[in-house]
Amino acid sequence: MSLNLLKLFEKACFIRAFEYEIARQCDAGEVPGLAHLSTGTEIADAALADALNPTIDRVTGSHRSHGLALAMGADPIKVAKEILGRVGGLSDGMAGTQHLIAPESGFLTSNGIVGAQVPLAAGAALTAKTMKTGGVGVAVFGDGAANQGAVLEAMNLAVALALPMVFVLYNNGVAQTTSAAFAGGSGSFIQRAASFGLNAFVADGCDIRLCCDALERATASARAFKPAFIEVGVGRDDGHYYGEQQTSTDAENGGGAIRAIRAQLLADGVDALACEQAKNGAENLAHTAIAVALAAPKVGRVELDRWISITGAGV
Ligand SMILES: Cc1ncc(C[n+]2csc(CCOP(=O)(O)OP(=O)(O)O)c2C)c(N)n1
Ligand SMILES: [Mg+2]
Repeated sequence: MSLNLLKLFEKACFIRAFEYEIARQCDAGEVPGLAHLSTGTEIADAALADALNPTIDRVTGSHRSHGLALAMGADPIKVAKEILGRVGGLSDGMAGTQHLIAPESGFLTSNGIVGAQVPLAAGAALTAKTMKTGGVGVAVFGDGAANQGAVLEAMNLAVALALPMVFVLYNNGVAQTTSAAFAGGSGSFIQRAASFGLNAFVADGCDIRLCCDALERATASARAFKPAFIEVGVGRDDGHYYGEQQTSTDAENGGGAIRAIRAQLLADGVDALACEQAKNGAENLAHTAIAVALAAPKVGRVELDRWISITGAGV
């Protein structure tokens, strides 16, 4: 497997810059509701997207999925418009930060109900198998979601039906304020997955090479109808949602994933200037996307009524 580490670094920087610009817009009162930032999962998001083929693979994500949608290639202006409640967003600005939908980029949906995205990915995997597309269904979920009944049922179903599916656990060690160690009865997610019959892998979300390698092996297993599970250790750099007083995660780890990939690039002989240029370019793109989105009109009664007439909702 040949990796373009500089491109992955650029993508990770783009996600981080996008999220911090969203944070700025939260402060300015431009984001309706809470924003759960992807700061800490940038490397995992970029590595996962690298292992997938957006034309045939389908990913679902959690309430914390801005980074994953962007990594898969969702239009950043449309993502920003959706988060900012602007006309022209992925769902015309009416679904918001926790319900991003970009199937044309392989990003089936994110979901605000903890764990609910996982059986949806099993459905995508069943479709891929039935239609013989060669694709995989991938569910990304947190350590809190890992204890939800629907997630455990999906694991069993994936093995029973030999689905081309990958369960990707982003373990940041905490669900809102409940530690993974407290909530996980067995103590080991890997052992639990293996006992379901899943092909189980582990990866460090700060080590881009190991992360890409493990994700590649997990998706290859799923493509061969041996459903897989991978636990990726990630950070939660800015609290459960932006603006929350951060009490339950290691703030010293902030930006650790980005620092680690930069150090890897320098060790590979890429010069610091090239890294700086990649980072600056990514930041400019992120800032421009959000500025364009901000200029769009806010969703109002007219758009809502139009959707009600199309969907029949509220009738
Ligand atoms: C079914 C359900 N229960 C509770 C919540 C409230 N809630 C939102 S996010 C969250 C924590 C999820 O933790 P985890 O799965 O570890 O994801 P993380 O936030 O750490 O990325 C909770 C309890 C919810 N949205 N849905
Ligand atoms: Mg968590």
